Amino acid sequence: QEISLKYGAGRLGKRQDADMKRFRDNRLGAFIHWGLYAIPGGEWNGEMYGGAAEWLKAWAKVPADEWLKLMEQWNPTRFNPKAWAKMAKKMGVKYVKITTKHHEGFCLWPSKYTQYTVAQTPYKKDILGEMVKAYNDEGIDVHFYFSVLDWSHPDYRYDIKSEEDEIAFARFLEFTDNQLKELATRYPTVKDFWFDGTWDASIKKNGWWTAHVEQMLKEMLPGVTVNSRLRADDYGKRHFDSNGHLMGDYESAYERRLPDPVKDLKVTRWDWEACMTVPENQWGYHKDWSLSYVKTPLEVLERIVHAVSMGGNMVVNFGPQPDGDFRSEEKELADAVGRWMSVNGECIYGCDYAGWDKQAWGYYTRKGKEVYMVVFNSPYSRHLVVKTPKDVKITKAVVLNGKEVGVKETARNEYNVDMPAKDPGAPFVIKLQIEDNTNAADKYR
Ligand code: H79
Repeated sequence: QEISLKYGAGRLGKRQDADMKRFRDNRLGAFIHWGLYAIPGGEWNGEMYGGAAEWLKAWAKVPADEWLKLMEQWNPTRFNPKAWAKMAKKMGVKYVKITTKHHEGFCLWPSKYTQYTVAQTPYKKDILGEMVKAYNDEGIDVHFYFSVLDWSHPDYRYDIKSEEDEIAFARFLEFTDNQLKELATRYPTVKDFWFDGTWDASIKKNGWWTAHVEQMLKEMLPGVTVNSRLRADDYGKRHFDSNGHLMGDYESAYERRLPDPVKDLKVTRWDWEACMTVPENQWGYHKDWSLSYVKTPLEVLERIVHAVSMGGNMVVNFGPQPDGDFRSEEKELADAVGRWMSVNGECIYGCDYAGWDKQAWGYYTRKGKEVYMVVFNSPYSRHLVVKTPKDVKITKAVVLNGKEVGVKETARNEYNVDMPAKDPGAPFVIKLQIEDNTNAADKYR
């Protein structure tokens, strides 16, 4: 028996409209974390902080007014939006999620509702507008990251403990509504809003407001998608409502981690999107990447495939420098991912969970009748074991952009698929042709 909720899930199951399908089929995105925090890059008053660069204000206990003085130094002279869009295109990302405003409160667009915007910096121009145009011109969708938590605003409250808090926070929510309406009006091509900074008690006590924001954006921008992190229900339950139903259009809690590919198959029941950093936990630009492990391009690729194999999207983060250029490590990563995607993108875009038992050599993805084997670990036996579901037969196996490889049936619903004659020395993809008689009986019902 379910309890009745005014602000719970607006829908059961996945959205099946064209806009949601586009969100899902895009599969690979890039995150851009760019704000004032790029200027100190993890260093304050001569001290280097190992924590996330975009949280430096908190680590170094910098008062808001002092932090916001960084605006005087916001002048990215090497910023070239066309080059950014070309880099994203070459990498093979189909969408880019941009931090319009992170926790610090600095807005990349000239908001009418605060003085802490790009318009009040030496740069002056609408830098968000320049990005939106450049990405859209390359055919790349733009999604907006928006932090509800705002360290620059005097009316923000972490909790509501008095009437004064209630009045101030009501003003804050109205301010936030105004900023969101402003974004939706100024940049009508935006496809998605990804909310962050929604974990405080003040917001959990105002679940009605999160439902209102979702509805408001959907009325202003038909087809727009909204992440689950925005949402809290009548009882302050987040992401999933008190009846266990996903709120918003897709689950967004997999940050710097992924579901277990064997144990967590429940995620295949809803749409979801994961995001990841390249160092252990740096979203904004940090000067010193030697302070934590930095993932190799191969490790990034494996996470992309892992997400898609479970019916999710993956967003790889970039933290541009204060001068508007990308660090060399990020340029090299984008190139490496792009080289792989240009050969193997067929197993990512438009692909979904295949429903086959995972094997140690890697991951399956699927697009209709095509099943892709994405091989990350080559076995010494040079045979890739495949176990098919009941009534599914493999008829042919071909390396993507390569030659056919042998397939031998070894037992009922078990096959050995041969490795390519020459070891590719990198993750490779085998496309399987299958004969699926699972629903054969249905035809004669
Ligand atoms: O934008 C990136 C991060 O800055 C942001 N989300 C990604 C996309 C983010 N960082 N941390 N978090 C989100 C999670 C917040 C964790 C918290 Fe806490 C734990 C907030 C409250 C409890 C630790 C303690 C940090 C603040 C107080």
